[in-house]
Amino acid sequence: MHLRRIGLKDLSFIKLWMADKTISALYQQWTRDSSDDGIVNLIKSSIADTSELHLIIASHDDECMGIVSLFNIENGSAELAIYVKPKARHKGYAWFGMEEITKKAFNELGLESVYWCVSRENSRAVRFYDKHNYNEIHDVPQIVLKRHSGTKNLKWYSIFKDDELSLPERVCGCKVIQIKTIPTADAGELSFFEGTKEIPFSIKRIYYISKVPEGVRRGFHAHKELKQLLFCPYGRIQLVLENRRGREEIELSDPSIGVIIEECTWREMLWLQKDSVLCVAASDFYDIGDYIRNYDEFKKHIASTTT
Ligand code: T46
Repeated sequence: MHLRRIGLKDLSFIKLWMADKTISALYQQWTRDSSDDGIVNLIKSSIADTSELHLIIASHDDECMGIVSLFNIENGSAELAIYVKPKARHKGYAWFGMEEITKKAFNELGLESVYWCVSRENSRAVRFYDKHNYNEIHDVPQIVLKRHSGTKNLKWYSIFKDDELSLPERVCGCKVIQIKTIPTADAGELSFFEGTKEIPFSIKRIYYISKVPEGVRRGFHAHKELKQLLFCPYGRIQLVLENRRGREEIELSDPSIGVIIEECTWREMLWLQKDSVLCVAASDFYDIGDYIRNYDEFKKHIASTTT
C-alpha cells in the first residue's frame, strides 16, 4: 500500500467515486462537472491549490483503491475526507490512508490537528472510526459546522499531533518494547534480544510468516498460556489485539519494535505491505490445544479466568 499524488490516470476511478452517494460533502465540488474535461480541470486545479491535498491510496501494483484528502488546510489544522472503493474495503486501505495522511499533516505540513465528520446514519463508517479508537469531539467551531449545514446528525472526530508521535508503552496492556539495535555505518542495523533478559520468558520456539499478499489478514485466535514476542523485521503489519482491557491496534513497521503478549489476547494481523515478515519468539512448543479459535469461546474464556 502507498499514497501518491492524484493524477490524470485516475480519471476512471474518480468517475466511479463521484457516482457513490455516500461520499463526504467536502467532495461534492468534484461531482459538479462529471465530464472528462471537467474532471481533468479539477485534478489540475486541486494539485495547484495549497489549501487542499488529495492523495490516492494505491495497492502495491499501483491500482487505485481510494482517495484521502485534507481540505481547508489553515491555522494549524485541516479537515480530512476519505473514500475507499467497495472492492477495497475491509483490507486495511482506509486505515492505512488515515494513518499516512495524518503523519504527513503533522510531519510535513506542520499541522497540530486533523478533524473530520461522518453521518451517524453511515453505520459502516462510524463502526470503522470507533473500532480504531479515533476520538470523538464535541466542541466543533461554528465555521466548520457551517460547511456541513446540509447534513444532519454528524459525528465528529479528531487526531492531535501529540496523539500520533509517541510510541505507546503498551497496547491493550501488552508491553511495547524497543529491541536493542546497533547501527553499522553504511551497512544497516543489527537487532537482538535474549530470552529472560529483554523478554520475560525463555524462548522455546521461533517462527516467522512470510510471502503474504497485501491486504490479507491472519490470526483470529488467542492463546490460553503461550507468551510471545511479535516483531516485524521487514515491511508493515497492523496488529490488532483484544483482551479484558479492550481492543487496540499498533503498526509494526520498525525492526526495533516488538510487542510482548503475556495474557490471553485475541490477535489479528493485517498485511499492509506485500511480503512483510512477521517474526515470533514463543515461550513454548507448538500446541494445538493452547489455541482458542472461536471468538465467542475466547470472550467466555477471558470472562471466566482471572490473572
Ligand atoms: C500467533 C500468530 C501471531 C505449526 O505447525 N507450528 C507452529 O509453530 C505454528 C506457529 C503454526 N503451525 C501450523 C498450524 C497451521 O496449520 O501452521 C499453520 C498456520 O498457522 P496459523 O493459521 O495459526 O497461523 P496464523 O498466522 O494465523 O497465527 C500464527 C500462530 O499460529 C499464532 O500462534 O500468535 O501467528
